[in-house]
Amino acid sequence: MKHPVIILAAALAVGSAAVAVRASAAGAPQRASGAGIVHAHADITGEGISGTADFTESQQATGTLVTITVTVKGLKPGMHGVHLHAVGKCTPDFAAAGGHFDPGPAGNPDPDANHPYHMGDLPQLAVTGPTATMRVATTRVTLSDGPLSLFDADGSAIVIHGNPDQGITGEPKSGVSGGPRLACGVIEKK
Ligand SMILES: [Cu+2]
Repeated sequence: MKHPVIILAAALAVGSAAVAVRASAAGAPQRASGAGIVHAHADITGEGISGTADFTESQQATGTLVTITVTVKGLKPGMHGVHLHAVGKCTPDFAAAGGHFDPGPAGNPDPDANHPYHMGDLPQLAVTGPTATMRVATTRVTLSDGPLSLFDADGSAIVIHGNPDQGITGEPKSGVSGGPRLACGVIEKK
């Protein structure tokens, strides 16, 4: 089954996470330990694009679920690939965010050649007006410490792409996962 069934694109309550204090200091984000972290935030920016991503971790029975709310302004209408990328950097350009988050002994962060099997792959963002929002949940990553933590040694970022995510595997640089990177945000603890 190729469909990423463990990602639940469902409406889930995130509570008041989005209004808590946001760490947007210009310095390097805190990294290397996600011990006890249950909330995270990213300020998403690109040319003419701004937005936020808020992350909340919760326990679901024996599993760990991360709910992600993404709100972005300034994107052209259509579908846009959205992923969690392997490195918590968006400068000097969005290539600094590396490939798609895919830790593990068999991880392969190549955005297209190992798509849509990365741990950081998410449902895409549907843009129909000036502001687009989506709320998704994934068991493929955690905020707290562990083998799937977004707060690994080099952090993680969220990237919005210019094209639809075709949800298929392609040749490296073929762009099947969404092509050009339009906006990026470093994921920070909060
Ligand atoms: Cu991506």
